[in-house]
Amino acid sequence: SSSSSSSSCPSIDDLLDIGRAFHDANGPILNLGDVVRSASPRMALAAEFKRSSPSKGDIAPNSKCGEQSRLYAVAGANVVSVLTEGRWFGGSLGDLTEARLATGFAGAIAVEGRDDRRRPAILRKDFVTSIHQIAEAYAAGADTILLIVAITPSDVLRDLIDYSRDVCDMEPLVEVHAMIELDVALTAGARVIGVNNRDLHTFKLDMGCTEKVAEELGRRGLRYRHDDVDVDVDDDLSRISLCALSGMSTSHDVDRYRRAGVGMCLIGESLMRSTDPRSAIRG
Ligand code: IGP
Repeated sequence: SSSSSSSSCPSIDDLLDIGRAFHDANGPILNLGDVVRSASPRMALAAEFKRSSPSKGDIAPNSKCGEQSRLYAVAGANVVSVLTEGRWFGGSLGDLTEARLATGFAGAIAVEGRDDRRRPAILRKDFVTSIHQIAEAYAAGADTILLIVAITPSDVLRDLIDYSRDVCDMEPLVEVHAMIELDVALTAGARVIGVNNRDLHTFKLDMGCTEKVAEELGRRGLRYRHDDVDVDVDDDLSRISLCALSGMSTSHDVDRYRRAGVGMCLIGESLMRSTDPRSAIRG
């Protein structure tokens, strides 16, 4: 590959080289399914960094991603989700790298009130529809990426899941909204499924979405229940980890999904607006 093109728009091979070097230097990639499971019997928490959003406009326009991510990590977040999209969310891939470096073992994160020492997984939250964007995430230090069923043709979705998992060692979070999308996600091989309670076309919230998907996975015998202590985690790898995305602002919302056996909740806006995200997470 020519050096002129690699400076402006690195090739996929360049990105994979950069990614390998990054992860060799900074420690192994965390598997998202393991991250969700290993929080059991507690629910895992994904704390999101975003400066603005299309539905709400400015949320915290001057917020620094490294600082906020470190706060989330010290408070015990299992995942830090970073919006890298620029136009609507005010983010960048540089934010993602900042988040990864600010939350690494090198920074010696001791979660307050617990003895375990571990870093949160870093999620690239964006509209990822190509393997190039997956390689970009890997190069920028991500542990995982979001793939959205609603914006991805189903044959492409399978390729993106395989590429992320097999080439970049990143287990993707696959977002569904409508029930029909659950089928598409499962057929494409998703193992960690996130339910967006918000319809991406109308921005309307329906908090019952997550429970409907949880029930359907239960009916099919596919759901991994975070609170099911009788299940041997190593025997349970065929099960799907389920995450609730969007619209949660109170512990009541989170409790509701806990009862439905959801493994992880992702909270964005209300943590970005909070003057004390640390006690919000710990409470
Ligand atoms: C976060 P909230 O209501 O807690 O801020 O929601 C999350 O749902 C949202 O950021 C999101 C998103 C997405 C953003 C969900 N799916 C896809 C961009 C792309």
